[in-house]
Amino acid sequence: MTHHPVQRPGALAAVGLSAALMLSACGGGGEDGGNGDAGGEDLSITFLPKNLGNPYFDTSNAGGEEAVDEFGGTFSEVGPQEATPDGQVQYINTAAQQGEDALVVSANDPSAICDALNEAREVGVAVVTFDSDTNPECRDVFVNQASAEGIAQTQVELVAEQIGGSGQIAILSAAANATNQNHWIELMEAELEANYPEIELVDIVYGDDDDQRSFDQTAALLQTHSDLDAIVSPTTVGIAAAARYISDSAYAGEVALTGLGTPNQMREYVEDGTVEAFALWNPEDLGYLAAWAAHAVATGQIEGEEGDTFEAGRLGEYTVGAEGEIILDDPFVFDAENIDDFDF
Ligand code: RAM
Repeated sequence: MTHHPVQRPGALAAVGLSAALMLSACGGGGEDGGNGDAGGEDLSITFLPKNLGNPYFDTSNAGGEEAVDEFGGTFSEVGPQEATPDGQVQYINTAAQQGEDALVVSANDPSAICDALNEAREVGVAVVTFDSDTNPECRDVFVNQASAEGIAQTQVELVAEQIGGSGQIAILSAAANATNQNHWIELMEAELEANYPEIELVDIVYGDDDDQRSFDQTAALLQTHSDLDAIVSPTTVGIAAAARYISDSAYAGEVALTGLGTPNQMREYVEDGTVEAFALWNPEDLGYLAAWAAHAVATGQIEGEEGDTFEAGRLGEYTVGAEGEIILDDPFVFDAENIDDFDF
């Protein structure tokens, strides 16, 4: 039996419930709600995802807004259409010029947005990366969805199970410079090499977290590698586009597909048998935690040193780890048995 790092289904099952609570909290809360002890009523917090139009970031931003409502600050969300670092720089500059208290960023590149972020920090903007980090010297803290090792291992276990432990696989990733995907891929390669000698990674392609490009890259992969047994897509945009392509092709049922997806985007492909199982975390909680981390940095409660602790609303207390990393939880595996329990 393969070990699944599947944890805390209860925490994820509470998603629908917490969304309902969020609505009632917004209705009854009021601007001056705050959380009493920690301050932060006047904080302006801007969320800058990799790009707009991705349901994953819609959900994480909703979690961010929920937290900002709780401490009574002002929430805004901006972002480029395409997942590029250049597209993000202008929004970072604007946030600095406008004197935002904190910027919460999912980075399209580990270094290309660093100068802009550091200029923003020099004028007093707290910088929190979430989801996809920069180099550590360009931000105060990084809110990671789960350990990179756990995310990599979960995907390798899933694909190995789905192809019976041997065969050819390929990776359909997001943007070529995305910090998070590149880190996971590096760890997946190491895990394959160490423990799965019968699995050969034959190609890595990039769909740039663009639906059409990811769809086209899936078609090209399948055409180029006629013996391919599986595609692993560690991006919610990529896996959904690949599933759409495969489900409507002769590869359905022949080529396995797994990776990281949102239950709402993947449901029909689990139901029609294109996808057996895939993983993710709770994006709403990720955004919620990132906003509370921004609150903690901007109010001076933490400086991002290892061992610093702060309160993150309904998620409780978190501790900053090495290199300013804060880890939300463990990845969670979705399949036909549990997918209908989730709505995000
Ligand atoms: C996409 C983005 C995001 C990643 C998820 C899994 O939505 O690339 O950064 O964390 O997939």
